[in-house]
Amino acid sequence: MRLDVVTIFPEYLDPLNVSLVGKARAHGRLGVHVHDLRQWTRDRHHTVDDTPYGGGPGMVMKTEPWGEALDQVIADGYESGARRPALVVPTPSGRPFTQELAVELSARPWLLFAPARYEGIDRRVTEEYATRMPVYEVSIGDYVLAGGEAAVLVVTEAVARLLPGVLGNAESHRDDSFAPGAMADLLEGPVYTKPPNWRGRDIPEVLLSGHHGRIARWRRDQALDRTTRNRPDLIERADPAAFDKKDRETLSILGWAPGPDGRFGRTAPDVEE
Ligand code: JAH
Repeated sequence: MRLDVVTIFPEYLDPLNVSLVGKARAHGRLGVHVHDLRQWTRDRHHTVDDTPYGGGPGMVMKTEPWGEALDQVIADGYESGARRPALVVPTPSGRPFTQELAVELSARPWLLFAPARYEGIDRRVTEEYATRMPVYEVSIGDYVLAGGEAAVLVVTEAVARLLPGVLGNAESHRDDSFAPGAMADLLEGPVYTKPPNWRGRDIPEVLLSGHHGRIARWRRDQALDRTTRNRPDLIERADPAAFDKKDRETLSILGWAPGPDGRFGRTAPDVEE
């Protein structure tokens, strides 16, 4: 996979040289190219922004530097053999970045990131490139950053760990919260390792029992408990067929019951902590 990032803060992307993403690069699975948008300005002050048409606060990133930067980065990528680019633009107005979207992006051979600053990029830029390639406007959460660079790091890490051979243990993918597979609809419960007692705290006895059935049931109950507390929306929209008889017992104890449509909702007010 080839990754290009065009930014006014190239040093913000230095983490792409280390850790997981760095490992993928070292193994030759990933080529990362970070570019300074100001290279493509023509004025003495390297201007990348201007005042918004229609008025309002803040500044908007100008069409011309982005257009010249993206044209050249795309041409250079094709020149070096890359094919089928997709443009990824982090914005609070984008579609939610989910594990499903990470999987989709991980199947693409070439991602070109355009993180904005200020109030964003002039709309005509994404319109123009959408005529030539898929454009993903993505939001990594409902908050406003100072710019899209941190979101680029988030998206690249989520995508890079899905590339074949990047994660040491291919098995670790499956059971993660939000990874596709068995636990896709529930959060993970707590995990423990040695020592068996730490500062007077034991690990849950069932995990030492060797009863694999009881351990699986306990983990499922912990997952249900965590999900009802932290992500009640996941329970509410879950297909009720996903809950077996024991799940329903546990949900009932946690104060959840099926409504007229079969979907689960809270029956008792939530208790803090
Ligand atoms: C802020 C350009 N979903 C998180 C997110 C992504 C991008 C931005 N903010 C939040 C952002 C300013 C300018 C992008």
